[in-house]
Amino acid sequence: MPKSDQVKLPNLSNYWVPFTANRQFKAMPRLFKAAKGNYYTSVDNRQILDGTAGLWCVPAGHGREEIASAVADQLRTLDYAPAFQSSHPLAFEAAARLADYMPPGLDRIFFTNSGSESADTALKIALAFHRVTGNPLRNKLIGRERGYHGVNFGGVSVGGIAGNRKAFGNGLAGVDHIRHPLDIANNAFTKGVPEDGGISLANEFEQRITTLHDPSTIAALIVEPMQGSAGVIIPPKGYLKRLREICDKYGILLIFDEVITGFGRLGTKWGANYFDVIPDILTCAKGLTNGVVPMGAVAVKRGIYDAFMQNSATGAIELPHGYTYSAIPIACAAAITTLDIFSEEKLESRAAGLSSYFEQAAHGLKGLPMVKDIRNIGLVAGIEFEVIAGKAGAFAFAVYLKCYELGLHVRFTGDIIAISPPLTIEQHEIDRIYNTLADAIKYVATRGEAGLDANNYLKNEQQWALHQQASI
Ligand code: PXG
Repeated sequence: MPKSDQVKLPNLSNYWVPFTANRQFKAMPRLFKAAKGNYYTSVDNRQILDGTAGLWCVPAGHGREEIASAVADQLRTLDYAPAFQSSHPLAFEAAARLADYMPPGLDRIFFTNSGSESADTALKIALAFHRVTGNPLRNKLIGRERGYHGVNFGGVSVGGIAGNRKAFGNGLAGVDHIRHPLDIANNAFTKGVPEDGGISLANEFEQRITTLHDPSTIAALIVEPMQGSAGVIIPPKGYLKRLREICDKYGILLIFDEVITGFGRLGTKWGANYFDVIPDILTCAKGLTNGVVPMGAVAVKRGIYDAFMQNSATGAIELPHGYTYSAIPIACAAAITTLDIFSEEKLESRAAGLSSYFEQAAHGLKGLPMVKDIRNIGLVAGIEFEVIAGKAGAFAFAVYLKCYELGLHVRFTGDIIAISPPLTIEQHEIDRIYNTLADAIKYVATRGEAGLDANNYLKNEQQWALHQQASI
């Protein structure tokens, strides 16, 4: 193990690390300096298995040469072209390629730079669509409890995670939420999609909008086919289909936020394919460029695009919305190359082929101390722990830290650990993920209070941080 003065850390003071407990992180920084395939290299040269595909965004594995050279070539050829009132050929090619990859009918593409921007763009398109088609009073948006649609005001407003909302005022007006579909009491340790409860839960949507709002005032319902960030919540059978029927019945647009479920994560191209439900609008990001250049996209049904074209005044900007970096050339190059990789390596089928092995391995954790539920679909698993009174989240955080010590990167959210490896993962690496997790869970659980104290982990990292602080 390197001595504390052999690992040189950057000055940690200036960077405000997103969605992170900064004081705690800077006292035990976890820094990666390289990545290849399914592994990171940490600053002290340890190989850390990537159990999360970055932040769900590296489906094709790290360090893909094809993407690196496509981006580098593009950067040298056309670094930037104005995104408004002019463009460049690759933007159109990227849109055509992505349209081909989309579920049927979703073939008009708006580019953004992130999942958050995609969510807000989709909500704006939904509102503007009703306005342009003569229904300006259809202007309410419905999200779900525990939904995550990024961090911009629209996404936070329709999102359903209290911690992400409470600090930021009132958000958008005219927003309501329906229940999330997690039902641990009835469905704990279900393998794959839960059988029961889907239809009655979806019917609550109809109940809520008819009782509280009048459906003719609702512009759109936005849902993640599988709720990722809030802890891997898999909808029961029939649930999404029923939501689709209710939306159709009342003329409400259905938006699928596929930022996590897109690009093979469930073993199909999209969650829409997995659940056989086609939304009106679909948002994506992350895997679109294999995580290497920020890019998101919103795909809409052709009829939505056409409505804007047909109903706007001649010469008018049909949708006054867009970003300086919409379809920036390097992002288009990265997206096209990523789509090439998907089609050559059939990563969705690869994920589907591995999913039952992955499921067995995940459910092998059943019976370990504190494990309250295990949920899985495609190459995603969520392991939920019992909550320790007064210490919500402490157990999962300690498990995460222990896994990191043992050379595995996992995600934690509240009392849930999420696993979502690159789709290039091998069976022996799946074994390693779950063996390491089992070791970490047992380690933390058998140490009582000390096991929950973050200061008892990553002693090397703590040493480097102390050393670094003393030297600046
Ligand atoms: N929608 C969904 C469904 C997401 O999962 C976003 C929008 C926002 O994307 P951007 O690119 O703006 O971050 C997301 C992002 C996690 C985790 O570990 C999940 C996300 C981001 C970071 C971590 O659960 N999801």
